[in-house]
Amino acid sequence: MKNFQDEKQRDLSLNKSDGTNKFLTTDQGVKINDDNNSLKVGERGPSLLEDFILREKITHFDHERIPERIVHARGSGAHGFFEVTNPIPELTKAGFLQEMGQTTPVFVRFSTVAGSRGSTDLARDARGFAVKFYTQEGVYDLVGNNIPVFFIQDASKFPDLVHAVKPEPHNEMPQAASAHDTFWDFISLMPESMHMIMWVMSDRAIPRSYRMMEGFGVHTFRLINSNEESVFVKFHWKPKLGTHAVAWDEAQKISGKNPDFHREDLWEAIEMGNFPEWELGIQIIPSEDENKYNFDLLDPTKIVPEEIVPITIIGRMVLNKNPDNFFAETEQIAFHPGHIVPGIDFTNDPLLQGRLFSYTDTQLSRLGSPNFHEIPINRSIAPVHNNQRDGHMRQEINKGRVSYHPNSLGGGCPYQAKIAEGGFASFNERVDAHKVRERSESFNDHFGQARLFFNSQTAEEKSHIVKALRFELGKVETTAIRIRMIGLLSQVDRQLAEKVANGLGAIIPPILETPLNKGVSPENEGGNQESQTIESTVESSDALSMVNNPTNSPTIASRKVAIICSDGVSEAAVKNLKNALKKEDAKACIVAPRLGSIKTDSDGDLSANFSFLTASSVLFDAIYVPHGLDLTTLEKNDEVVEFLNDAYKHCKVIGADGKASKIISNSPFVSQMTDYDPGIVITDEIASATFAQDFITAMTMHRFWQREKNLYN
Ligand code: HDE
Repeated sequence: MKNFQDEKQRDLSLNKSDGTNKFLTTDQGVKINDDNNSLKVGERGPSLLEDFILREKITHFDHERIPERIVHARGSGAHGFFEVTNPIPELTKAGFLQEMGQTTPVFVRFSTVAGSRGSTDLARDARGFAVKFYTQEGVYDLVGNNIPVFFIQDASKFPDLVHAVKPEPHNEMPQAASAHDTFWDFISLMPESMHMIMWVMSDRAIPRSYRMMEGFGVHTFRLINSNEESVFVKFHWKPKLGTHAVAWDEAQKISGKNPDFHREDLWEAIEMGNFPEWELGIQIIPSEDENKYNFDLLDPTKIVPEEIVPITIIGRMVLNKNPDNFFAETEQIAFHPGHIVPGIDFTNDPLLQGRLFSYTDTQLSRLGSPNFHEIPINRSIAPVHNNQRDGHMRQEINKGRVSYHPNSLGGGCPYQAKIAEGGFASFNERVDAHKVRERSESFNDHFGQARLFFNSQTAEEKSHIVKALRFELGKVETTAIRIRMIGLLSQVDRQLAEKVANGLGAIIPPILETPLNKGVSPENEGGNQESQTIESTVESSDALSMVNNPTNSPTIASRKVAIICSDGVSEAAVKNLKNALKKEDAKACIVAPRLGSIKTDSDGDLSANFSFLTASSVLFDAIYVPHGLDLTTLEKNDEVVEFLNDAYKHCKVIGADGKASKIISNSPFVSQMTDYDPGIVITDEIASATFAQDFITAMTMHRFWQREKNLYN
C-alpha cells in the first residue's frame, strides 16, 4: 500500500525555510550588515533614497496583506490524513476510496462565516468544515459546514444573504454577529431559511471545539463507478469526541477572555498528541429513488433523515500536524467545491451550481492570479500538465515552444486521457427541459424539516433555541421585523413562537403572505407529495440533537480542568485527581491567586499555570476545589466566587473534597438546590479514588443543562 503523506510533505518542503543558522539577506540574496539603522547623511541627518535595504523591507511590509475571504474569513487549519476503512469500489471509481487502509493526505480549514479575519471564534454562526484531499488523481475538496442545510435554495440569493448578515454598511456594526436588523429583515422575508435558522439558533452554532463538530457536505452529490453507474450521496463527518457545545453566556465571555479559543484548542490538541479524528460516512440513495421522497434531494435546505437512509462509514480522518506558517497554508489555501476527481460528481442543486462558479472567481481577487494552484498548499500531488501559461507570479518554467492542443510539434503532448485511463467524465445525465427562471414546487416546504429539527431537541435544547431567538430578535430595533419573524416561527411550532413572543413582549401575528412566501402554509408542506413513494416523514431524530447525539462517546480526552489552589493545598488531593485525569488524557491546570510556586500542605511546590487574573472558568470544562485551601481568604475572593458561579451557571462539573467541599455546599447555588445534581461532586474524604472516578464520570456527561431555568418544563 502506498502512503502519499510523505510525498505531500516533500512537495511542501520545497518552499520551506526556517531561517536558522542563516545570514540575513535581502530578497535578492545580498547579505545584510546592519538591519537596525537606515542609511542617513550623518548620525542625525535625513535618510537616503538609495537605501535599497530599507525600501525593500518597507515595500514588502506595505503589501503583506491580501483581501480576506468575503465569507469564512476567520479560520484555523491543520494537516492530516484520510484512511479508508470500508472501500466502496462498487459505488465509485475515485482512486482514493478503493482499498482498505489506503491513506490520502488532507488539509482541513475550519471557520466561522460572518466575522472578519480577526473576529472571535465563539460568534453564534455556522462553522465551515473544508477538507482538501491531495489524491493521486488530483485535488478533491469537500467544502462543507457543521450544519447540514443552508439558508437559501438558489445561489442568486447568496450575495443578499451575506450583505444582510455582515456588519451594516453605514456604520460597520456589529462584527461577527447576526443579531441585527438587516440579517433578520432578510430572513423574515425568506421562509426557506427557517430550517437553517433552527440550526443556527441551536447550540450547534456555538461549538465547544472544532474537534467536537459534525461536518456535512450539505448538497447531494453523485458517486460514479467504473461501469458509469451513479448513486446519490450525502457526506457526513462524525467526530470521535462527540458533538458538544458551550452555553451562550459562556460563548460571549470566552469571546472577551480568549477570542482565539477554538484556534488555540485545535493547535494545543495537536501539539499534545491528542489528534482530532472524524469518521467519514455517506448516505447512499439509488438513482432511481431520486423523486421518491417528500422533499427534493436537490434542495439544500433539506436533510435526508438518518432514520430513512442510514449512514455507511467509509473512512476516518486524523489531523496530526499543525501548519508551519498560518499565512502560507491556512490563509492561502483555496477550496472549491468544483475540485473533484473521477468517480465523484455534482448534482443540479441550484446552490451548488452557483458555488461552482464562485470559488475560482473569488481566488482571483483574493490570491490575485490564476496561478493560485501553484502555491504549495494548493498544489496537486498528481502531476499537472496542460497548456495554461503565464499570468501573475507564475512558478512553473514550461519548456519548449508548444502551448496548445492539438499539436504535432510537441508530439501531441500533453494528450487527453481516455475514461479507462482515468480521464474525468461527468455523469451522463439526460437533461431536457425549457429554460426558465423558476423554482421547482418540490422545494416549497419550508417548515416541515424545521419542525423535525425542533421536535428532535431535548427540553433544554429547545429552551436554548428560544433564548437565542429572544437574544437575536431582542437586538433588532425594527418591531415589524420581529413580528414577521414570530409569524414565521409560528409556522414551525406554535409553542416556540409563543415563548419567543413572550420574551419580546409581542404577540403572534396571523400568517403573512410575503413576496417569497406565496402559497407556503402548513397545508402544502411536502412539495414532492404526489410522487412520494418512500416514507420520508419522521417525527423526531436523535441525530439532530446534540445531547442525544449517537456520536457522543464517554470520553474526556483533551478536556481541561481548573484545579483551584492556594498555599496549604493538599498535595495528595491534587495529585489524586491530576493522576486520574492524566490516565484519561485530560489536562489539569493549576489556577491560583498568583503565579509562581504554591506551597502544599506537605511542603511541596506546585507551579501555578494561571492566576485568577489570566484565567476564567469559561476556559475550562470542569472545576476542582481541593482540600487544604485557605478557605477564608478564597471564599472572600471575588474572582474565586465568579469562577465557581460561572462554572455552575454554565452547567459544568464542580468537584470538591475534604474541607473544601464546604465552599461548594455553602455556595448560594448548592445551598438552594432542590434536586440532586450529578454534576456537583463533593466528598468529605481526601484524595479518594472514588471521588476521582465520580468526577471523571460526571465530566463524560459534558454539561448538566437541567440546572438551568428551562422554558420547556
Ligand atoms: Fe461558500 N464561499 N458559498 N458555502 N464556503 C466561500 O470561497 C459561496 C456555501 C464554504 O476555509 C468563498 O475561498 C457561494 C455553502 C466554506 O477557505 C466564496 C455560495 C457551504 C468556505 C464562497 C456559498 C459553503 C466557503 C469565500 C452560495 C456549505 C471556506 C472565500 C451559492 C456547504 C473555505 C473562498 C475555506 C468560502 C461562495 C454557499 C461552505 C465567496 C456563492 C452552502 C467552508 O467563494
